[in-house]
Amino acid sequence: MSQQDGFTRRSFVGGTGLLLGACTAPGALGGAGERKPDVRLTIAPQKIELAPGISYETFTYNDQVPGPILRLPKGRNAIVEVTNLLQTPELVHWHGLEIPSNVDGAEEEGTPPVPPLQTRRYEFAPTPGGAHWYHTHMIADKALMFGAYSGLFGFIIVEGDDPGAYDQEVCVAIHHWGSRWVPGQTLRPNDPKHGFEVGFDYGTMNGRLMGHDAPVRVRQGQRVLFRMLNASATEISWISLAGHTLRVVAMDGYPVPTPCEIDVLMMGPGERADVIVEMNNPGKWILGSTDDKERERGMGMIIEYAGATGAPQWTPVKRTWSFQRFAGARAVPEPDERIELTIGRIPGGPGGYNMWTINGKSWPETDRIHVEKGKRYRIVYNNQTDLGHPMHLHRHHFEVVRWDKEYCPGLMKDTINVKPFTTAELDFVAHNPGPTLIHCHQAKHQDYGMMALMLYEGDVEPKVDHTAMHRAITEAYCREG
Ligand SMILES: [Cu+2]
Repeated sequence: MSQQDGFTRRSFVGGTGLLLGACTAPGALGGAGERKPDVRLTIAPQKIELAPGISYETFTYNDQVPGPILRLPKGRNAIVEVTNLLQTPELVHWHGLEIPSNVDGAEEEGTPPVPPLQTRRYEFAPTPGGAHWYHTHMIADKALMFGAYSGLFGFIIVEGDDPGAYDQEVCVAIHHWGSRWVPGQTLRPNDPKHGFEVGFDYGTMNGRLMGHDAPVRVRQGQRVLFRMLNASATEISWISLAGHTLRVVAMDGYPVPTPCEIDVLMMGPGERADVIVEMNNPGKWILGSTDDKERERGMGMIIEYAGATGAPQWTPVKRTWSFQRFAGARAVPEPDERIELTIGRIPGGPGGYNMWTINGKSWPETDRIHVEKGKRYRIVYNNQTDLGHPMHLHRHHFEVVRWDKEYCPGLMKDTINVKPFTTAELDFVAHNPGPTLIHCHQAKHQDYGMMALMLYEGDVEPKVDHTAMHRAITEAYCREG
């Protein structure tokens, strides 16, 4: 296991105290000066326990998975101090926030990374309100313990817009562990040209296998707000709570125009949903994946009413999904321009890696998208592949005009799963100048080409040495081969 020897916590802790003191950069960005940081995040290797006897070496924020829940008031300047104890640079991306490019957390947008064994400060005013998240924006490339596959994710709740009355709030982040490359034909026997796919050993809610964390304790009559986040690198998740319906009140932090009750929630990587549950059915119940195999591999948590006894119950549920039921009725204005983005795949073949394309090209060769401040644009995704792609737009939100055949006016999001062989039409107003990434939030699609850069008039594209970035990660984390 030489791959793991290098990144146990012990091998770092000894020498870093002094280094950190010497390297702390004063007010690296935004002239933060000496003000005490509102948030301190330390990125470090850590062994986490998914259940007794099942541990993983991963990377964490503040030694925990998920990272700490950050609560910051909307619109008030916050200073975030990030210390990086890894041997590769790191970046914290603020997914869902509409903040400047130089703090958003992507090198391709111009945010300076935190070099190994250094500390850097970032200053920004979080907006909009609601449940968003932070995560690493480093690519993993072939190293499936790194980047989005690691424990580097957590909630940020931007306070100011309340999703309605509730008695208890429970934040739930989904993730998968033990990701590894598996031959494409193992998972897709009818597709002889498909390259490597990613498989995983375990799925978790809040970093613990089902039954190995304290249950969520509730009382009859309570209204519980579950803030759900799919922080998986690769998997679209279907979630239900046995014995209860889920009232979706917000998605990606935005209140939905029509809150409504559903039995099952679909979330692609990067998507969030605020769900209120009326606790009106006493017992012990499973909140978990509707996929039996995934649930057996840990994806679930137990909801326990006061005084309940016996084993936690599960109820099978049919997977159906529609965005339209949450939409409003407004007439969506015509956009000033359309941005047509066709999604494709170049099969890697046995022993190879699939490449993913936007308009026929893979990042960093994808065409730059040029926009003008103040204009309304309609992104038209045309997914010509047989997989779903959770497409994310940084630093902006969009209105879901059409999702396949569904018209969804008024539904605001920043990430949406575009189904296989369908189109999605998403309107956004170009209101936040600065280089902006558009990418698939499925990590292996993003890492293998599905990313593009949007530039406003006057924006200068940041210089990024992509070859050096890939080489550093390969050298650090792919020692076995
Ligand atoms: Cu994708």
